[in-house]
Order: sequence, then structure tokens, then C-alpha cells
Amino acid sequence: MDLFDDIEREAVLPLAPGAALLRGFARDDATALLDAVAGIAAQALFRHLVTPGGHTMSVATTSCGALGWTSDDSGYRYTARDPATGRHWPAMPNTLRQLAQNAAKLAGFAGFTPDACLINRYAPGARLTLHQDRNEHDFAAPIVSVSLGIPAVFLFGGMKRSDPTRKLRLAHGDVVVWGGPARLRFHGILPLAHATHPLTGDCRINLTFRKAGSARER
Ligand code: MD3
Ligand code: FE
Repeated sequence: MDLFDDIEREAVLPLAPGAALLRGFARDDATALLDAVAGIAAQALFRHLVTPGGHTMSVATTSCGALGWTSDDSGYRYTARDPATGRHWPAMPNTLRQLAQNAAKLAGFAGFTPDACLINRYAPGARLTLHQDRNEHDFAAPIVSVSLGIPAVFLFGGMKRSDPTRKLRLAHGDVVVWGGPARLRFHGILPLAHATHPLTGDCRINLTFRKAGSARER
């Protein structure tokens, strides 16, 4: 559109040690990514998981890749099969894997090989309370997150739940790479405000690419 679009597109904005924001990095691929998500969700339906504490999540979730994330009364974990069907999770499409690897490389994590992509769907009002992602085998690998559709306010905390949080608006096409010392920081999403986006209607889709398994699980 203007002179700064291209500059912005490739800019890696440091957020904190180990965390980098790539504003709009996925914008041009958004239609292809959302088509891929629709294909995955046709095989592994979005579902509202129940936490070990018995709460039904407001966010709807599915996965693709060798491993997918699930939750039930016995805990959070990654599994090779979708518990809802007993079938393997849908394969991770190359368009998704490539985007995650390109973003990771720009942020300094060349060689990132995700084996799981968690797909979160937020309707207005849905939220994710402050948490750490610790179910993955290897904390040396980063997590790459891709935001699509209506915007959200992301909360970025510290290493303790009680640490102060910063707010960051994540909009359509934004990619964030969370590695190194940022990998185990607390984070969450505030209740989503009502909005509409031409590609997703009234929802937000978030993809998080992870290296979840050990060498033998992959
Ligand atoms: C910072 N998802 O799926 S993505 C999650 O927008 C999750 O759906 C949010 O938190 C979402 O676990 C936030 C950004 C994100 C993902 C993982 C992180 C930030 C992170 C792991 C460590 C530090
Ligand atoms: Fe998380």
C-alpha cells in the first residue's frame, strides 16, 4: 500500500529477551492458512476441552501434526491420536509448517521443526487465563504463534503468575516467536471484544507451532 508496508512486513520487533513480533508476517498467506484450517477442522472438529479442574474452556481447540494437545480430568498432554475419533491428528500442511519455519528463522531460531500445531478458535467473550506452556518435551525450541481474524489483547507476564503483565494487541497476520528466556513466561488472552473480519467473520483463529515430543515420540 505505501512505502512502509514492505519495511514493516519484514521487521522483527523485539518484545523481550527471546520474544520477537513480526507484524503482518502472515497477512499474504492468510487465505491459504484459513483454508488449511478448515480442512483440518473437517477431520478433527473444534471442541471445548475440559480442564483437569473441571472447567470447560471458552476457547475451542483442535490440532494438526504428529502430536495434538488435549485435556481431560487426568491432565493436559500431547497425544498422537485425536481422543474424539481415535484417529491420528491431520497432518501438518506444508503451508503452515513453512510459514512457522520462516518466522522462526527470522527471529533467530533456524532449524525449528514443529511436530504439533495447536489451533485455537475464539468467539467474542472467549479468553485464555494466565498460564505457562510446559507440556512440551523440549523448552529449547521456540513457540511460533500466528493470529488470524479479529484482534485480541495478549497478556505477557513474567516467570511467576503474580508478576506484572504487559498488554499487546495481536491483529490479523501478526506472528510472534517466543523462545529462549521468553519460552516459559506466563501469558493469556483477555476476553475477546465483538468485531468482524472479512476472512473469519466474528472469530479469531490462533495457530501455535510447537516442538512437543521427544525424539522417539516424533
Ligand atoms: C508466550 N495461545 O495456545 S499465542 C496457547 O492467542 C496460547 O491463542 C494464545 O497461549 C492464543 O497456549 C497465545 C501466543 C503465545 C503462545 C505460547 C507462548 C505466547 C507464548 C509460550 C510461551 C510464552
Ligand atoms: Fe499458551
